[in-house]
Amino acid sequence: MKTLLSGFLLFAFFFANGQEPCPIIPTPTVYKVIQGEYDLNETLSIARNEMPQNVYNFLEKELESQFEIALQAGGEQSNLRFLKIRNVPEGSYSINVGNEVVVTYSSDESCLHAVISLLQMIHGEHELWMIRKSFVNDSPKFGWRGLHLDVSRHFFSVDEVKRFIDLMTFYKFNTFHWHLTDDQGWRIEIKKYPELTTIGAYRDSTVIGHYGDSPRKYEHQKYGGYYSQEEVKDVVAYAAERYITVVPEIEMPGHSRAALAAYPEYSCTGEENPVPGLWGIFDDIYCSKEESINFMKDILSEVLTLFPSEYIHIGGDEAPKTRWKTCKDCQKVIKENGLKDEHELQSHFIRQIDSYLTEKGRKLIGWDEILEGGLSPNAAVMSWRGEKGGIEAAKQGHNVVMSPTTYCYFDYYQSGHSIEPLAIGGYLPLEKVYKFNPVPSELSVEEAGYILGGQANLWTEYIPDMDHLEYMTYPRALAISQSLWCTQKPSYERFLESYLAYHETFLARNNVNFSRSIHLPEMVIERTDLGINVGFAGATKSAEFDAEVSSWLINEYYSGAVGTGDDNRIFIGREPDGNTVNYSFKIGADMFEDTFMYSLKANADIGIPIELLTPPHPKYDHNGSLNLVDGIEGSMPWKGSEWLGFREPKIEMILDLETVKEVNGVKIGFMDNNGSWIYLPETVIVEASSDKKSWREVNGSDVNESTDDGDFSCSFNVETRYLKITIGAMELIPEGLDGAGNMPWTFIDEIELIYAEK
Ligand code: TNX
Repeated sequence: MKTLLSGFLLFAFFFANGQEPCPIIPTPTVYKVIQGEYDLNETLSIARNEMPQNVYNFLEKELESQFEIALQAGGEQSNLRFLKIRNVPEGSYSINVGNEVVVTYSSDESCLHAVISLLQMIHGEHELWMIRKSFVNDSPKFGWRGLHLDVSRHFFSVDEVKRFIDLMTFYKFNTFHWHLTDDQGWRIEIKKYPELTTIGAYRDSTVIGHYGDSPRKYEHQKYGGYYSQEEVKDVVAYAAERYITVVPEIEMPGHSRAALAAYPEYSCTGEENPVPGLWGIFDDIYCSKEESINFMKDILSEVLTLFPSEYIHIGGDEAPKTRWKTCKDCQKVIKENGLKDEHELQSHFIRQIDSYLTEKGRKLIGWDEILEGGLSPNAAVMSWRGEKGGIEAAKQGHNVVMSPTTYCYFDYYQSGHSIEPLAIGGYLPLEKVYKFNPVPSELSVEEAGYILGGQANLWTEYIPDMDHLEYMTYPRALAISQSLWCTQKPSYERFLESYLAYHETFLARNNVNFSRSIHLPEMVIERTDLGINVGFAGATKSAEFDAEVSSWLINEYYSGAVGTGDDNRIFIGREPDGNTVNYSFKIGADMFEDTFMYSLKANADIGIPIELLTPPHPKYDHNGSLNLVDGIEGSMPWKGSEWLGFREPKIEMILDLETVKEVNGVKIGFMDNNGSWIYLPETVIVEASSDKKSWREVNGSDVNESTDDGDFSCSFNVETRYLKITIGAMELIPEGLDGAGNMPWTFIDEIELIYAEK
């Protein structure tokens, strides 16, 4: 038995096109290099001219702390010269690095943007810092470049919030969406209602592990905190110095258990309930009676004095109508106002808040549920459940901020590796974030004008502290900054070059606990004619692999280069019917001390063509239909990439066996994870055909009768080329179960055909 290890360079594409990577992220509109470097000395003379004091302070502090370079006031012959110019597009700046550095800018804000770019252009090492001679011209594409932070589920101190804002500044975000209230804690002092914080800011326990775990476990410890109004003002001013607008979110009518723990009289039942230590959606929400609306207006009147932002976020998401349906006050409002149902009642609620905010000269923004039952006249929509809500709102002529879960939920996993810390679920690797485009293709040019921009959200159910928050945010925030800033976004590969060449160093220098997940070797599987190709990708500079192949026939070791290029891929062919071969690979990556094990099982259907007549949900569509026959079984805990997720009552697909064969059954893996609204299907029908036209059913079973741990299997005996599988899910999750009233998810992996042993 031989074991061979070999090292090699993965980064074949690094600098492959001959162009140097651009050091600035988000990538500027123009970046042109000229021959040579501009050397920076320990002191740099600067002609400030009209440069704003706060921007100067920022530059001075960063030069000192990152590079130990001091600024010295100089005349017009200075090394570094700032010039404010008129008659150029709003928001633009340019940097000319030749024998001196000349920065021109059009506004105070763009002066800061120029400074940030300049700082990113510095490379080299201590006392040998330099800037590539070059020309930069730049301006942002979207006006809303946001990051959101939920401080309710877990609390972050003022200093931590400022640090979050500092890091946002480096990537030219301009909107900080501060999610200040939710079920699990009220975080902002409201003078008229002191108990919002004395009671509402604290919970007695917090669920440990995943929400979907059964049984659930709790840590019984008081947890909480809040910001005084003085602290809020301090944060708002701190952000303003960096041209970042803070948009507060005060959730209504749902996600309001913390407030109702303090003031139960504003609920429908008046019942006293504690601040919950569990995540999810709760039935108790604000009542729609006048007293509750006035309570909200009182709160907002104080909020408005603290936040000068044009937009005020009022939540509006995930508000079950259970209580409203049986509440006499709510029913009275419905009747008196001639409303059709509880959805219109929610609209009525939001409309009153909308006119209140409009009166005060502000604008309302809410999650896309505010569309249900009719959008209030001045409201803007933040589209999170995909792009649909945003598209609808833009078509109705309302402003929109795009934040679909598919690309923007940074509480999802960034790799499928076991080293990832527990997350809510989902799979959002860097490359997928990079695909985000705030403007859906369905919109006309005019409608696209309503898209203000986009943002990534950091919901913190599973993010308990700052280190973890940075891990989830970086580097994904860099990827989204590209989608929000760049007029013409470069390819992902070009972005990755810039990131690897400059920004990991930058993040490390600033002690950011950024995720190294893109350096983890990742198994890349592609379909081929007679099986699959397996390669290992990952932005790792060098790696080794060692593959063990074992079956009843062979038992030997392979070794080779890691990579996804033609030479570095391993072909795994289909086995004879009834036969299975296990492959395992051991991969080392230089960023990690560990080696990582990967395995897959090859059989007669590995990589066979499958036509998905029902497309998977874009959130859970990793590798498309190949995912179902790639030899890797979906596992738990679930990190999103091994399973295909559907949210349709009927899921249909056709398997092509490529020749007519005798098949004796089929096995399908389903996930059963009700806490995440993932349910086993109700029916599975298998049909056979030799021409894909006429089908005959070969089973007809109720799935619950033949599943074992979520796996469904059935036996039959057919000679066939095609098999059609039709999976029937529940239409809606019934009362009493997790996610009641919503459409369930169906998660599938893997599909295996059963053959008689020959
Ligand atoms: C949905 S996004 C929520 C939040 C959760 C988040 C977790 C939205 C408007 N509501 O309450 O924290 O999912 O991903």
